[in-house]
Amino acid sequence: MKAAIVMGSKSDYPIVKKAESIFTDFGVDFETRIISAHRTPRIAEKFASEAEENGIEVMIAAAGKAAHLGGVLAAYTAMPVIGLPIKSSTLDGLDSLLSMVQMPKGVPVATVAIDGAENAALLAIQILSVKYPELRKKMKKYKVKMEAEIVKQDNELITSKMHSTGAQYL
Ligand code: RP5
Repeated sequence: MKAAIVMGSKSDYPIVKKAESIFTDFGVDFETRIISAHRTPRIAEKFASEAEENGIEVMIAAAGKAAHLGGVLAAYTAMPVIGLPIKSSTLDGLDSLLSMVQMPKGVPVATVAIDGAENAALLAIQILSVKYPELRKKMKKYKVKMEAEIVKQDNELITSKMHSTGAQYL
């Protein structure tokens, strides 16, 4: 199984790294590229057109500002494209979000939250898990672990509140 993460600029990498780390945790092979819809459009077209024959099964497009990368990649491939809007400008990422999410019908880009790199990777894994049952199992484990972590935090909070109030009436 293989995923691709394409980012519009090296400046997107601090966020993109978080998606890489999720793929690594789940044992998903991935490649990360810097390809811009505006600055290297011919490479974007080639990459998306050849992605399937290169073994890629899902791709994440991370971009900021007038973020057309997801839409352009999705125009050249039939595989699912996940849009990761990057908060890279004075508009706090709203520009990126709207540029990605407001796709015309026929060319969907499954857009996650601004800077939501972890969810972009998790969604990619969920898409891959339709074909790879081992990923579905890992996703179930991930959810169980996440639940246990929140319950632990809740219990710690309850305990600390009891101590801070003195708990004299308990
Ligand atoms: C977008 O413009 C990139 O994805 C990046 O988020 C933003 C700014 O790019 P740089 O000017 O930092 O290269 O295309």
